Amino acid sequence: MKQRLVILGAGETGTGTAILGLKKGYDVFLSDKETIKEQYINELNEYNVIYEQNKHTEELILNADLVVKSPGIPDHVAIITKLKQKNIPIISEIEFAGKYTQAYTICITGTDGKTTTTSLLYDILKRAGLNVGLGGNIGKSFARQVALNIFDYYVLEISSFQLDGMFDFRANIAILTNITPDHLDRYDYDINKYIASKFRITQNQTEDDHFIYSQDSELLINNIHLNKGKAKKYNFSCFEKTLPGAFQVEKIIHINTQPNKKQENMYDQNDMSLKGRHNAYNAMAAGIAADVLDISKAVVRESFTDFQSIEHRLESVGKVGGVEFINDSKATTVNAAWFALESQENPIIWIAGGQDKGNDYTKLKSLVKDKVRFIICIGNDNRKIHEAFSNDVEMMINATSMQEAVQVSFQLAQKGDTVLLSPACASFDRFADYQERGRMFKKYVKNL
Ligand code: UMA
Repeated sequence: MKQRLVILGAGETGTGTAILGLKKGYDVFLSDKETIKEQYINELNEYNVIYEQNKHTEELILNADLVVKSPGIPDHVAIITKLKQKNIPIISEIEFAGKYTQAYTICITGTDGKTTTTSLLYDILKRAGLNVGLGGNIGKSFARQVALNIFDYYVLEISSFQLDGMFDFRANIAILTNITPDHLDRYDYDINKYIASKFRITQNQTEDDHFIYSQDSELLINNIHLNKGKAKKYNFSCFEKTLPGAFQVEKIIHINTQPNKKQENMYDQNDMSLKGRHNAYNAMAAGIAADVLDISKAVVRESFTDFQSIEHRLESVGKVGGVEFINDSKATTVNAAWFALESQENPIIWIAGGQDKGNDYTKLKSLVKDKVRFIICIGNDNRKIHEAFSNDVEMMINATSMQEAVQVSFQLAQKGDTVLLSPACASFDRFADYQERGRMFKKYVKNL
């Protein structure tokens, strides 16, 4: 008899899993508590997936042999509790798809930098001519690609929500970019639970695998004992000369994964399209992985020079009347906003705020004092930002919409200032996601 696969959530994850589940011969049922987006409804119909929306019907779910839960669904919701009581296995889509591919997997997690590192490494591998897919927490789901493509390599961005449902999956190369507090609302406000989730990236790694991590991330290094895998280790740093791995001294990145055998490879960050210290970290992480895969220095250099920064990550929207506008909507954490503020040279009008994830703003205070003239808040509840910075800036204003935020910033700005959208918060209180938030910012800047 066919195994019953129940999929919870019908977004990119659920739809991709349904397509793969059908291909692999499961009796598939998909359930979403809300209305399913039209693009996914169309696909589910095309593949004849049986589904329901606007409810989770217990009789149709609690008879599952296996459940794949979308990462956006928290563990505490009623249907998950009931599934757990019945000991029905609940896994993530990455775990599920991993069972059906022999491809070499390069998995990138960490609080910040994972999307840029993932995209940069994908760019390097493509330029090297490898047959490679890009997915996970960005773009198309892993399951969809395993169902519909045949790749030899995957570069996968993996979120902590996805890691939580991963048990047997093995990353051939695991990259842990850094750890700072994030998503604490999903981890009982316990940072140790979030850290433990991140280290799951190394579980099941063998001697043939590779683990690449930041030497400069305090929370990561203080918990390095949580790496229980047997992989070869490489680290990267902007402060210490650490090998095997990579380090940066005076803008020169040195990469060497086999210090005894090979000449080290050097890259000047002045020649690279990705600027700033945060990007040095991203380049070092991606560069180590490329070195491990024996990709030539020439290809890595070409990618480092030509790679275009991803949308919504310190993306220049252009200048209006001598005022520069930068879209960093992807900065949903305090740490990401720190890097954005730190990398600016001109006085800043900072557009920040949104849905708080248990943020602690202390770390930003001195940067804000030095660099920020005005703060324009765009959250529904901006109290924490006001409390943190009211003594550090000339003025703080609550904007009721992105349009207002952009217009007010422009009115307050002087020639030579930078208006920086880098919210340090999630977007969900006012926008569908960070992409919509960034698109609206760009739209209203273009209308000025
Ligand atoms: N839902 C239920 N029952 C519930 C609660 C929700 O059915 O009790 C439904 C919702 O109605 C919705 C679906 O579940 O239709 C939500 O699932 P989802 O948010 O996991 O949606 P996906 O489209 O599958 O998106 C997920 C990731 N989302 C999250 O982790 C919140 C996407 O990352 C990812 O790109 C996609 O899978 C493909 O892998 C987004 C994200 O914000 C970009 N990620 C976080 C981050 O980067 O900080 C982790």
